Amino acid sequence: MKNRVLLSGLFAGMVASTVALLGAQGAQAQQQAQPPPITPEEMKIASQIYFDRCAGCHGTLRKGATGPKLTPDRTRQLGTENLKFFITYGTPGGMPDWGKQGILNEKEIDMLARFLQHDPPAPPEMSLAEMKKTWKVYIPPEKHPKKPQHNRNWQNFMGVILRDVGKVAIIDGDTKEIVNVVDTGFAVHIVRYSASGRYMYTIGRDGKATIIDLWMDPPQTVAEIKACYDGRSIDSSKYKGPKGNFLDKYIIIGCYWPPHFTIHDGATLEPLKIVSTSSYTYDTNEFVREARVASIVASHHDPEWVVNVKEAGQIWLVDYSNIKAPKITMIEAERFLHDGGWDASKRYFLVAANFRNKVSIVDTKEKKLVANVETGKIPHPGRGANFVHPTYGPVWCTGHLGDNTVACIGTDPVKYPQYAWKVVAKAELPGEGGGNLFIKTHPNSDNVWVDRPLNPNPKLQRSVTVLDKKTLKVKAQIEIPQEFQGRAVHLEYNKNGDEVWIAVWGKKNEPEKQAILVYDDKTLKLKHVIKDPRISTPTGHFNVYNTMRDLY
Ligand code: DHE
Repeated sequence: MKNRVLLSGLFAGMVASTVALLGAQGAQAQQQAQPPPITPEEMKIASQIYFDRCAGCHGTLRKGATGPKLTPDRTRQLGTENLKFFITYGTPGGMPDWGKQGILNEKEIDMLARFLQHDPPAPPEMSLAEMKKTWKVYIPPEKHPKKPQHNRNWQNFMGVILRDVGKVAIIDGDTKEIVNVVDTGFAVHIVRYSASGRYMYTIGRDGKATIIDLWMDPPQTVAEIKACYDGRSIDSSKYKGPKGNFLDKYIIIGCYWPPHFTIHDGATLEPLKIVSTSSYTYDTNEFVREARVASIVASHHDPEWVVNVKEAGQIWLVDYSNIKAPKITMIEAERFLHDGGWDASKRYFLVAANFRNKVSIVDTKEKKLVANVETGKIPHPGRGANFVHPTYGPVWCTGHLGDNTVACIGTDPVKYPQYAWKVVAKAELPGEGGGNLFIKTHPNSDNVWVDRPLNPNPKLQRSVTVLDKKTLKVKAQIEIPQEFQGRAVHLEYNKNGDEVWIAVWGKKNEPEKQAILVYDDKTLKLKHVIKDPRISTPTGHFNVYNTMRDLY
């Protein structure tokens, strides 16, 4: 019965979309030669809405990536009414229901639908000189404390993104107290830490990056810069060895627009270099101006960053040992590279080529592609989950946006060559449909936790699944308590690996209905609720120790 209700919800969505598509075909017959009128003021507002809500998936130039292309040839065929329908109700393929959720009102949806039928406005470029104008050092490195100024267990701090208020809350993982709330960029996307864990880095969707010193009492922002207009990734340099000591010497920032990565001084964020990622598709060798930087990780065994160039389908290994003459190994992988993480040995990097339903794997020692492995519909691993399976040995697992499976790939070609680079096990999550964004485990845990915030079923959006590592069977399906309104999103363990933190991501003006929920990883019971008027729209949350050690 339950399944039937879920199916009927999904089916209703699909019928609605099919009706819209049929409508679109009708509209195609009377294709408009001219786009509908829009005033310069509406154009300005709609551009901003498009940048905030749509560009991430459809591209600034609207050539499509995670979402389909929205160039005027296509949008004029669809026409205003069909576009309004899609923006209001979303699609089963993962497009959010902006109208139904109340994020965009009718007027905004109408404006956006008309805007989409006009040529996209030319997005601005950014030079190093322009970037430098936004650069601020609040506390110079020589004034940073030499030892922690507080007695807190700072390696168990949790950096919690407060997405829609552009802030990060720093929470003491031992006491659950909010140690400080710091300003960051707009719709801050991820948090990472320095090799020592002492510095926290944030990157906003507006390209603003910050460094926060966790040794200060309370932790403070020491430097900031705007490296682009649209950014998603940040990391530091993590190599120390025979080739030199580069620990935290540099910071890299990855951008969607302009499509480039930038290299900065690790202590001050002073901009040092811009490298464009506009490039050629790996397979057909067509030029892509908007070849955007998706995930970035820092290698521990070479002075190198792994930079994923989304639309080109290339994984770049960027050697930063001489940034005046950086060496870049461009590895042909698969298109639509998105998020990914290391295997447990930190030699192999596994990244979702999401709209190709594959995971691309590179060997960062041999500097070559190992495999493109088909896993399921639209893999979305976050950084994935690593553990040792009793039969298959070390595995790395991902969930999917487009189906309800978790797929695990064998990652040890030496001891388990028969399982390496193959999907060796799959788990099925309860309920229809995908909508999973993140998956997490910890070496001290027997469990793998999986969220479903983008599932069309509101009950599943509020639920997480706990899988048994040994069997990959469902151990528990946990729905967050009714008093919290929002989606259960992102999972993170504390340093010891005995607690799992889950964010309840709700509406900006309703912090009283949102919280960080802390579950006991053994009993699977709710242990703490971190609720505070400052905790609004929490999304990603990152433990210092686990993140600096790449434990996931
Ligand atoms: Fe993310 C990771 C891009 C939507 C929360 N997201 C990433 C990464 C990329 C990315 C490239 C990998 C960074 C890295 O590891 O270096 N995300 C995008 C998009 O393009 C997309 C689809 C649309 C957009 O406009 O941004 C998108 N992401 C979202 C969300 O809607 C989420 C849930 C909330 C938000 O911030 O908007 C969201 N993304 C996250 C989080 C991570 C992330 C929490 C880090 C996961 C981790 O554990 O490392």
